[in-house]
Amino acid sequence: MMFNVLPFASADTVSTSPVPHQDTCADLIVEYLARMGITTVFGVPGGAIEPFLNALARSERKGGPRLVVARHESGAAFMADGYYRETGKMGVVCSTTGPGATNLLTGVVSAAADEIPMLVITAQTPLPKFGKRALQESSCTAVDTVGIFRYATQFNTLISHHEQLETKLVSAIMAAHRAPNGPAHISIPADVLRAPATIGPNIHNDLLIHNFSLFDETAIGRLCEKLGNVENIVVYIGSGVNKASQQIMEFITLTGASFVTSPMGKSWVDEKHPQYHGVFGFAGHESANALLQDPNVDLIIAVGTALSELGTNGWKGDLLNNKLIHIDSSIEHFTRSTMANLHVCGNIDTIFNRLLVSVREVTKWGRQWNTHRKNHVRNINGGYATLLEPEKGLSNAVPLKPQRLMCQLAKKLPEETRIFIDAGNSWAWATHYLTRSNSDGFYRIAMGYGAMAWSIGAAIGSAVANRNAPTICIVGDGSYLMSAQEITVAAQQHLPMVFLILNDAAMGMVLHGQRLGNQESIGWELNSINYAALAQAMGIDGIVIETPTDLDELDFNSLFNKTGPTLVDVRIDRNEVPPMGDRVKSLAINGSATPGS
Ligand SMILES: Cc1ncc(C[n+]2csc(CCOP(=O)(O)OP(=O)(O)O)c2C)c(N)n1
Repeated sequence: MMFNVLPFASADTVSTSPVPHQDTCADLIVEYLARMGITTVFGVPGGAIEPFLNALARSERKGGPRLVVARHESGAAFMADGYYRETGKMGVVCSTTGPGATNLLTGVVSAAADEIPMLVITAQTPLPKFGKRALQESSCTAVDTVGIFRYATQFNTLISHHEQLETKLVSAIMAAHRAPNGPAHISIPADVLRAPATIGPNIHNDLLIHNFSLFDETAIGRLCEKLGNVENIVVYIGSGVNKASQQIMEFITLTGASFVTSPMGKSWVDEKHPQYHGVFGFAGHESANALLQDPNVDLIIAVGTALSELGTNGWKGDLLNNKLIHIDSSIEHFTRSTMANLHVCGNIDTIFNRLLVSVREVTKWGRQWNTHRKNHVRNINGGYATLLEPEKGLSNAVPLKPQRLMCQLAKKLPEETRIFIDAGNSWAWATHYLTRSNSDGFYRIAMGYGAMAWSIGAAIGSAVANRNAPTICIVGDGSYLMSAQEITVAAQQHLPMVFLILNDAAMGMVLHGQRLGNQESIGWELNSINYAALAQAMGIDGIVIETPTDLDELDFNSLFNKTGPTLVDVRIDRNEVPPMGDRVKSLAINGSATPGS
């Protein structure tokens, strides 16, 4: 096996000039962030983190990284996650000691599950107070923050002396960018943050954001050989393909391969492409199942996927069998594809660049692969709802059918809209019915951990990073109630974004999960709330949508051109059954009622 070393990101995106002398350790951290081109740190203030916020105040005055204050630390972590999804730069979140740190936890675990690089900075009470039951103490002799973050992070440490700072900071940043990406946590006592920084004249910028991604030359050779011996290829695209989707699409075009995606992977493809057969996995499409079950398929190439439960329909053999070739940058992901006949590890775009060289060469000499997809009914323009369930996707019924809502959104939202989908039935409706052509990764969904209210913070973080991009958060009323206060951040930051609430006065996924699974009906009902009026009380524009005509008249372009957010309260029919039967069946085996749990 031969390994080559590849850079993770180009060093020319960062400055290489010497670091000027910094006053405190907190300033040094901010300087590192500035060098990486990170413009924003998300967080909530508190006594112990104050020295870091002071450094951010100094930085903002100089045009450097600034603080955006969330209303709850989990919202701040979701914002940092959304910031990364928009910019490709590590999200940064900070909190004070004790409750600030524990509030962060769900957002940090969500980032871990979705492999989002994140620097998590928590403060500690000053070192001399450790072990004395100081207010909010979270040192190793109290409710130990480092202990709490142990399983949520890929680097996790207390910085107990100012001379440790630089080494541990660099280690954290590098760990966050290691494949698979994820959060790294440094916990810093207030007196260390305030200590003078003992820094050398240079920051090794190259090390900071370079990752050493290996690729397996021998495995690529074997893959090329296999391609020579097969006729019918299916490509399964996961969320990890990222920008390599362009090379993958060229491969698909040249080989005539059919392709499917995971529910998160659909972000990277044109869902109206003639060779696309829909989503395989949670709330996916029958056409994708049929394709993978076709005995004529010789080879299934799964790319950029952790092969998690929702992306595999509960690890079904239709995908996970010995026709499988698994291509990924993370070796850990191969633990779920042990039955595959080949694993190819490495940087995905490099692997496809290599493959393309050989595929282009053989096609030049007349090699063609079969296009067995002709035998399959595929889903086409207009979205699956209009094709498969015209009565729902086009229904004029009141209350609005969620299927109609998703089909309308697919048509009405500008192509470049950043779409954030929350946990709950929104997942199912959007996966199945929100059919888009855009393949730039603008469809964003967090299915790793499935934390309710993720989309609210994540959409805000994305809009903070790029206020000119149209941004919408699509969230159920139950999830909205968990973090509704974060909308005031969007107002304070004058973000022209839309929060669209699927208002059914219910936690719909719980309601339908219980019904489909023959469980007791319990705990799903919510109050009937006018969310538009709630927004108005916060000084934010609110619109109620009750009928298909109201929906037709909604002008998203004008909402995205305002100087602040808009809340759109859509009253939907809670009795519509979301397309999540398979998930309920798999839960029945484990005896749980709520599919998102
Ligand atoms: C933090 C958290 N708590 C609980 C759950 C379990 N859960 C998944 S979906 C859901 C209900 C969501 O309701 P709502 O936001 O109203 O969306 P709907 O299903 O009605 O579209 C619950 C409780 C979860 N995923 N995350």
